[in-house]
Amino acid sequence: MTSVANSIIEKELARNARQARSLRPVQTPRLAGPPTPLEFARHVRANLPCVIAGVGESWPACTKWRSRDYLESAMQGRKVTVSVTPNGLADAVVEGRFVLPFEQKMPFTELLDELSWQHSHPPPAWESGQATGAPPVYYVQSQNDNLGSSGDSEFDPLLADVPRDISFATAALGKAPDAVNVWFGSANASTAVHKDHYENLYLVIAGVKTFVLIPPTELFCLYEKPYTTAHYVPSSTPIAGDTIWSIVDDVPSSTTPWASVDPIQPNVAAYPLFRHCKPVIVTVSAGEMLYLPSMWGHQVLQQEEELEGGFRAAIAVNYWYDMEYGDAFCAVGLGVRLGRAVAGIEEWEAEDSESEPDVD
Ligand SMILES: O=C(O)CCC(=O)C(=O)O
Repeated sequence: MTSVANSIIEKELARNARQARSLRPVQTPRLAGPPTPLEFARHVRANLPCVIAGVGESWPACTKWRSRDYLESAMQGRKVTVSVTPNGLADAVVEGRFVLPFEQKMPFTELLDELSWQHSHPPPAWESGQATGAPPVYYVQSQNDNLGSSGDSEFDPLLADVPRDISFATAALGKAPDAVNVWFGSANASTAVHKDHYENLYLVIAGVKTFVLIPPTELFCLYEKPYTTAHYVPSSTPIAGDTIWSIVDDVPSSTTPWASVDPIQPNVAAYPLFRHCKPVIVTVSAGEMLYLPSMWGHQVLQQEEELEGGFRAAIAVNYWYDMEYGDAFCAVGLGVRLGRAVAGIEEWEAEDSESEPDVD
């Protein structure tokens, strides 16, 4: 494309983003209590995030999970799958590759100890091939319906403490959630910016989560492109402070489309389109629920809190409802592809349905 065409497209994308911003309230709305299905449907229709108070008031999880005695007696020596990384960055672009965590099954009580310990030990600076000299970062972040009702989830003993769905969302959307996920983490772990094709209802049970939101009309600023998929691999298990961590490419090789820009520390010289991006920061405290609409980019930071029985954790549960695919989905895709054209990123063949859902 000529540079004239590029600058016209960039100007129009920036104008579209500004217009969308002007149509949204300056502050993310905070609702004093659960909305009716109709009120919630209006938020979904407008693709507008909001924070909702009071949803978890009657959930046993919101009181019981704040006690170590309760959690340990409910989980009765069970092991759970935990994402382990040397640096707290799972599913993120590190050293030019998209790096997935090492997955370890560990006793649930040990997880609680590790999360508590991490409080006074921030993640060390790390490069692949190096020992960190410190224990790694643990995060339960599997997003595979790990609190689902299939009956074979590792967290089954906690199922009765949360509802199977969010009633106003199920009524408004006319469907049950595709997945219910539980998250146990600490401030050392964060989630890199990405978007999902789900309406997300995310309830914080302990600690505080900070969502850095990128509106769909600003996703073109993130320079999404395919990265070689890799994994963190520790030199030994059990993992200790002198474990050497490497990043190893997956075999057979594959790529994962992912954002190139870190919205918190953007390298605007390298990624100049990011100057059109105005992330929306939303803080969600224990007891609050975020409605995170589909297709909004989000990066998530967390702060754990001291809980009963001497442990620290940030705990959350989220409900993923499949989005409706239609004109809005196509318009967002068009913006992202035009941004890639301006940035000189070539289009790629999708390797799986997640990377670029074509709904012809
Ligand atoms: O809590 C987190 O770390 C990430 C949450 C997230 O990405 C999601 O719910 O889609």
